[in-house]
Amino acid sequence: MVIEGFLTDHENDQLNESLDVKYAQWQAETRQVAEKSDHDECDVLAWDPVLEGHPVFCELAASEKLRQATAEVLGDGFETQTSLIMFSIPHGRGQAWHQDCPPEEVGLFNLNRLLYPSDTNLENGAIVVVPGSHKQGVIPPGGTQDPISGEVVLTPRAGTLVLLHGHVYHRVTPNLTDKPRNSVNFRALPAGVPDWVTCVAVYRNGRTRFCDTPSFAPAAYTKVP
Ligand SMILES: O=C(O)CCC(=O)C(=O)O
Repeated sequence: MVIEGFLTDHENDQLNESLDVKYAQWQAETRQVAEKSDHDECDVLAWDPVLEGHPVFCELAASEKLRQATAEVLGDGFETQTSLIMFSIPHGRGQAWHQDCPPEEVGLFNLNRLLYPSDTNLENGAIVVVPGSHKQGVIPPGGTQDPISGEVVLTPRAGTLVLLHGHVYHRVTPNLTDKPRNSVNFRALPAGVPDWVTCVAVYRNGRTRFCDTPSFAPAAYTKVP
């Protein structure tokens, strides 16, 4: 589901300013993306500002408009995770095809609540999804950015909210520009779904356990099995 104009210009500005500050800090530290294996070609730097108590992100995560939009999809009683900001680095490979969590248990899924504070496009990274694929089981093996039949290319404009089921096959195309491209994800969980559900992401040729990776903030998860 795509909701354009969800964020005000002021909210976009506040988020972009905070994201610029963070990225400049990383550049000063010459922060590099983590080594990747063949199956999860993702050139991203991740940040969890809600876990750090960053007021701009905490306020938005707790906003009534986000709660309402979420309740329309998940019903009342949903839970939230902290936050996941993905910076696709300049001239990086974006994010390989993946599902956010294993699809074998159909009821165990997260809902991505993806906010885009600045325009995305085919140059800095489109988000590509396969509608209906959350009912098609495990993503088939294949190339990390090769097209999948039925895929739809989205280029959300600044201020857009995209609600995306975590079992839907999705990827972010390479960032061909000199600037980072980002999304702000406040993941939610249907009532009763445990918070470790997103510990394992499913790629076309393998799985990655994020909860074993300190940079992906395992502190945010309380019940890793
Ligand atoms: O940055 C995006 O557009 C999508 C992010 C994504 O794939 C994810 O959070 O799983």
